[in-house]
Order: sequence, then structure tokens, then C-alpha cells
Amino acid sequence: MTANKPQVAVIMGSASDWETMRYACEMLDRFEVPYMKQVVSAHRTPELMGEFAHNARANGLKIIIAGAGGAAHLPGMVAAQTTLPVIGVPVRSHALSGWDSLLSIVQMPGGIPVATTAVGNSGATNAGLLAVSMLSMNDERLADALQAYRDELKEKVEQSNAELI
Ligand code: RP5
Repeated sequence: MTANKPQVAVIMGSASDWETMRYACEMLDRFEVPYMKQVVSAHRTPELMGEFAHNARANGLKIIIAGAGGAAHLPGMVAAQTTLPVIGVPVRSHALSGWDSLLSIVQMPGGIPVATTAVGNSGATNAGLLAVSMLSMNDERLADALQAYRDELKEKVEQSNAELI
């Protein structure tokens, strides 16, 4: 029972962010890390956001991955209301290609950190990996699995080089 309790929360400002945030979930699935996912909007559901952030640690969560686009206040406002680590994923916006999302998330005032990833799908992938990496500090299975993942990436590069010749 305890083993399946979510350790990571993947939250996003809108269901429209799922196409990006699913890459974070894919990584958590790959490494068999239990997680929960939910739409929590800083602007449309501010009370829910506050409740979620305030209760996150007591609910057994260890890391929060928060994705948002445009006026992307969700990661910062969640970080303001919890002392758990928050990883922010800037979702690519239609109007400004994600520059707005990136700058909204990355430029936090001193004292309230958000670990910000790249914009878009690779940022979401890396958010998942970063969460696994944090958990691997106290989990040998995850440390070994991460090493195997890196070895796989290396093998793919070697394979592509072999095919070039
Ligand atoms: C943000 O506004 C969300 O994170 C999303 O990226 C963006 C657009 O939301 P929708 O209008 O698609 O719901 O709050």
C-alpha cells in the first residue's frame, strides 16, 4: 500500500498542457515511480492550488513537477506555499512560443526556488528524470536504473555512428 503512494505530483495549469506534461509522466512510468497527475490552475482554481500546495508534504509527496504556459504562475505560486522541491516546466505557448512561460517560471525572487527546465517536451522529459534523480539519492534501485538509462543513451549514439560509416 505505502509502496504505491504517490511520491511525485505532476500538476499542470490546463488540460491543454497534457500533450507536454505526458513526457514527464512517461519517465516516471519508465522508472516505476508512483505519481499522481492533476490539473491545478493558478488563475482559474487559486483555492485548489493553495490547498494542494499546503497539504502536499503531509500527503506524502516528495517532489512536485508543475507545468504551465503563458502567464505561467503555477510553479512559483505552488513553491511559495510548500517547502517541497518544485520543478517548473515551461509549456510552449501559441502567442510567444514559450518565451513567456520560461520567463514567468525561471525568474523567481531569492528565497523561493523553482528548478526550471527547458521549454516544451524535452523540458517535461527532463523534469521526470530530475525527479527520479532526486529520489535516487535514497534509492539504490533508481540509481541503478538511471545508470542503465544513461548507458542506453550512449549505446544509441554509438549505434548511430556505426550506421554513418
Ligand atoms: C495556462 O494557460 C496553462 O498552463 C496553459 O498553458 C495556458 C492556456 O490554457 P488553456 O486556455 O488552453 O486552458 O494557465
